[in-house]
Formats: sequence, structure tokens, C-alpha cells
Amino acid sequence: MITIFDPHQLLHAPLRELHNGGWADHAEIPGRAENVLAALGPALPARDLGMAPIAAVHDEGYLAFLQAAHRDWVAAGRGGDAIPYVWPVVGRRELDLTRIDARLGRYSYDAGTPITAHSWTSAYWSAQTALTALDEATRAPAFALCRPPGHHAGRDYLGGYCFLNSAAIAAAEARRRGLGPVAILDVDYHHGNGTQDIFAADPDMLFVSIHADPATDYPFYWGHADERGTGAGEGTTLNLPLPRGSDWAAYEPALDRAIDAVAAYATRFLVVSFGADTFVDDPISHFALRRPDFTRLGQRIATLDLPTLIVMEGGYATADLGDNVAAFLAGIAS
Ligand code: SP5
Ligand code: ZN
Repeated sequence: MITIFDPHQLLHAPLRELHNGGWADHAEIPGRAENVLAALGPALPARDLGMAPIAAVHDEGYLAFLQAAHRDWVAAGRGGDAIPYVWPVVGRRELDLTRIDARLGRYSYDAGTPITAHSWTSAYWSAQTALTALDEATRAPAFALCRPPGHHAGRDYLGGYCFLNSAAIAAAEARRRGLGPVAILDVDYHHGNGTQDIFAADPDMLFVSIHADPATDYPFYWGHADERGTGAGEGTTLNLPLPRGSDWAAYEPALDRAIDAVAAYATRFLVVSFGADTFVDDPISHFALRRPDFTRLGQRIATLDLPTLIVMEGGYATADLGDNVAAFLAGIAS
């Protein structure tokens, strides 16, 4: 299978995140992508397909904020990574404040996603990696080795280690090119709240997600089974939360439901948001999939027999990540 990767994606290296009331080493490190590359072998570089497909999904003010945020942070006399700490939860999001501290909160939903001097560059090339892989995916399944991940990022907010929603950007671009109906199948451990939000009211994009029950797991506020889309988009969102500890025996029936939903939508192009944080040894997650289960997961998705773009999301057992991704891709290609 063709893998797309751009080395600019390694520049973003957040130092720490809040964890159980203290600072911990950040889980979303450049070594993740390096480990995957080592397992898969050489990748093709991303082409620069420009800002238009990104601006078709993300808010103009948000994109301007993201490009300037770390410079603004430094200009305010700060060092290290820029981290939000106050959010306009009650009204007043429209206030156009200039103070970097206010802007950080306006354009984020969590404090776990530090902005470094290189976050924009890495996120931009992560999106270009997905768009380049989209070109390949019309011929044969293609893997976009995206980093930083994207599925928690919404139209105008970052969070969950994500800045630009590469899967959503590629899915919207696939639809614009007339490849649809397009479906997004999200199999990261965490609910893809950003992707869901971007397409919630959109009847022409199916979003199906299998993830840890948000009653117990991040991102808590989204991904519950009763979220089925809004307005004209009602019925084009399907959430399949599973309890902590779920192994393949628990996962497979949910996967069957997800696959049935994708097939019933008359899907002609599939985007898979793939996270390997469902792995039994993932340090921040609590499912129990083992390496052969990733091959089974890929094989089941391949039964759809659709043009497929795979976008890398989470997965934090770094030393196992490349082998887990390889197992999944082998299932897709079989
Ligand atoms: C793309 C993706 O998988 N994002 C996950 C975001 C989860 N963020 C909250 C997890 C809190 C656990 N803190 C871990 C500290 C590791 N040193
Ligand atoms: Zn995840």
C-alpha cells in the first residue's frame, strides 16, 4: 500500500500536558510517526495542494489565529508552548479580543493541545499528506501518515492533540471532486468530536464512530449513542460507544453495525480515521485489541470494496505503533 508522509510533520513536539493534576510528558510525540515509518518503509512525500481545501472546512479567523498563535505568545513575553487556560463557555464567543490568552481559549476546547513554534507547519503538512493520499486512493487504498492527528479539531477549534482535521478536509475534498457519497469511519479509541461537529448538520456526509464510552473517557461531552446528527443531517451520524476493557469479541459486533451503516448509505468513497490507541498496551487508553485484531479490522473494512483513504489519528504505545499500523494495513490490502 502507498504511504504518504512529509517530514515537516515531525517539527511539532509539544513538551508536556496536564495529567491527573500534574505535568506529564506529552503523549503525541514525533517518535510516533518515526516508528510507523520504520515499520512501513519509505513513504512518498506530500504535494502542496494549498490552502483552499483547508479553508473549505476550517474558519478563516481560526486559521489566522493558528498561524500567528505562537508568535503572539512569544511577543507577549512568554516562553515554551502556548496553552489555553480560560474559555468563553457562556456567550461572548463573538468578542474579537486581541490578547493571546483570550484568543487561545476562543479557539480551543481543552488544555491538552500545546501550540509550539512549529504546530502550524506540521498541521498544514499533515493536511497536505491526507490530500495527497486522496489522489492515490482513487486507484488503490492509500495511507496518509498524518501527524499531528486531526479528528478532535472542529471548524474553529483545536483540542485532543489536533489542529487541522485532515480526515474532514480530505473527505470534503473527495466530495467536491464528485467522488461521493462519502462516509467517514472513525475507529480511534476516542470519539472524533471535531469530525462529528463539522458534518453534524450535513446530510451528504456519513460519520460513523466506534469509541470508548464518553461517560468514562475523553472527550466526555460528545460521542454518546443519542447523538445522531442535527437538522437536515439527522440520521447521518452514528455513534457506537463501547465500555472500557472491550476486546475483539466486544468490538466485532459494533464493527458489523458500522460496516452495515456505511454500506446502507450507498457510499462510493470511504475515509477511515484510524487510531491504534485501541491497542491493549496503549498507555492512555483502555480497550484490549491485540495486533492480529488490527488485521481483522482491516479485513472487515476491505469487505466494503470501496476506494479507501486511511488517515492516521491516535495511538500512543510508540514502540508497538508501527507494527500495529502495518497489521491494520495488511488487513485492508488483503
Ligand atoms: C487523537 C487522539 O487520540 N487524541 C487523544 C486526546 C486525549 N487527551 C486526554 C488524555 C489524557 C491522558 N493524559 C496522558 C498523559 C501522558 N503522558
Ligand atoms: Zn485517540
